[in-house]
Amino acid sequence: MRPVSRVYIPTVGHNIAIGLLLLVCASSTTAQVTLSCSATYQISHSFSNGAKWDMCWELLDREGIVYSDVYYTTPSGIARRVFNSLALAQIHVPYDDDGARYHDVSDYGLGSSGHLNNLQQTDCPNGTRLQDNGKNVICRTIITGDQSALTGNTAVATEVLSVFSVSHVGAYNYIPEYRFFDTGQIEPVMGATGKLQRYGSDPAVGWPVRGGSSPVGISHLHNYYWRLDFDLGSNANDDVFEEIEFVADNASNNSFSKSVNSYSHEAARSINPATKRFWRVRDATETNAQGLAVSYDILALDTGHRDTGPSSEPFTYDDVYVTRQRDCERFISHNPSDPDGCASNDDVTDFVNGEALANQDIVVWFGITFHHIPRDEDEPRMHAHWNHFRLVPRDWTYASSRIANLPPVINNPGEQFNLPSSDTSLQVVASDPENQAITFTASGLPPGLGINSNNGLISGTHSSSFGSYNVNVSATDSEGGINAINFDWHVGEDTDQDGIANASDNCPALANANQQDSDADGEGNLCDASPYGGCTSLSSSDVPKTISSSGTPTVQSTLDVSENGYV
Ligand SMILES: [Ca+2]
Ligand SMILES: [Ca+2]
Ligand SMILES: [Ca+2]
Ligand SMILES: [Ca+2]
Ligand SMILES: [Cu+2]
Repeated sequence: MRPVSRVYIPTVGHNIAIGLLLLVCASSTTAQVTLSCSATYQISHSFSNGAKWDMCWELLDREGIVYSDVYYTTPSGIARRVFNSLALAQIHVPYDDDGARYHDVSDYGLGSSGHLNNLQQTDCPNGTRLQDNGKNVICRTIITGDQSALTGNTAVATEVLSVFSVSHVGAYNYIPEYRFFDTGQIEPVMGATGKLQRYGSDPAVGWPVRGGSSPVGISHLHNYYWRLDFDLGSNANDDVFEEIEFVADNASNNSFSKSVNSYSHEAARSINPATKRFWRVRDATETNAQGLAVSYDILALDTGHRDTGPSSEPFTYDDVYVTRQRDCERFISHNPSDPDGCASNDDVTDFVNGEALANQDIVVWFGITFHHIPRDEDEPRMHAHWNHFRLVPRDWTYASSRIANLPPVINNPGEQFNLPSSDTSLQVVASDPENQAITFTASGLPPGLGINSNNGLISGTHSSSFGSYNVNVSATDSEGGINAINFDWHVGEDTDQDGIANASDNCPALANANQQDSDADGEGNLCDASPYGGCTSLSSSDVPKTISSSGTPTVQSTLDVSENGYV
């Protein structure tokens, strides 16, 4: 059996470090992730928000599908390693009557040929099946996440890369799934379906069901465990495990203070709802643009059930374990013996043996318990029951990875008219949806005017005696979001403000921007007493007023209603 965790390859980290240095100089450059596996065993997906996940996968007899070399690239193009490997560490199923206590991953194996399903296309609707030696072992698909963001009034759903396999062990089908969100979030998920495994007759340890060979389906626990070999950033050996909780400041319980404990040595920890306890793994040196350590929160979600098993199952006594990485430490229980220092039947409490964690490659083990009480709905084949927990990036990016920055909004002041040599000022008003600072620039201003880049005030004394200028004003926010407006600015005497200076306006007192002059006599139609040359002005006899009462109507005269000299 190959060990689940491969040796960390320093050259990969070295390449990434170079990529990050380049990013400091050109932050829009997208870093390239180089995976250490062949194309057949690579999964890469780019999302519409610009984020990307890259990873390798492999099939192991016991763990089933293991995902390794897992990288998240932020929408702004910063690629960082998250995991060396992500694997199932046990499915432990003790029955309430003590008639069976299964350790499915270590003792039966989710990946062996007798247990791992060959997925049909109907098992993988809208997805792509990935093959190992001709067998369809993974369904890879894109689904819509349950998070959404509001951009203005538009809700934006997250996109999620889902990968799952199906393994049958006894009467059960297990569905280990991982959901990789475009936000960087990861949800390890486990579904269980198939058929009830064990029946009995004592309703105290189960529930009556209609289809079994005996009248009672026996209640049981599904204790699911994952092994998370976090390797954050370019250095696998500088990750720090922290426990964070919120402690009441006084007996009145009306204010709470954050308390952070970094673990210097291996530890076994439990949830504590009263203190809202959670854990995170952070990098010791790498930070986001604000200088905060890049990290992942480990959030327990399904905490309603708890297994406290017999003394032979001490691994059930805690929910989270942090240990030094060792290849032979693969399962939460029933580990095989290994010359590398693991004894037969070791469990995770043997691995938590006081070793220091500073500057070591650390591994986090996480468990969820679901108490399955059979229902009539579980017969003859049960609906899947699902459990999950969540790994959420904290300070991995500087801004939200989902909500795009919105550029400033500028009010367009409209057409402007000024006299030559006049002093003028015009306030351009802009606002930023995120209230970021705005910088103004302008081009095409009439000679003599300038814009204040900080407040958008255009001012100055016109030095041109006459002209029309198309002015462009742009406003840029602190993240580079930019918007622009255009308007015309006229300089010169223009009594009717139609944009044509009096000196060249063929109707200086009447606004006629089109300057129509049908008889070309220098007087615009609008102010010309005889706009069509030889014609005199219209009289009542020019207006059509007789239409015969029978036969074809005859047009007696016509009226140039469009003022262009034609009828
Ligand atoms: Ca690290
Ligand atoms: Ca240890
Ligand atoms: Ca690690
Ligand atoms: Ca005019
Ligand atoms: Cu069950």
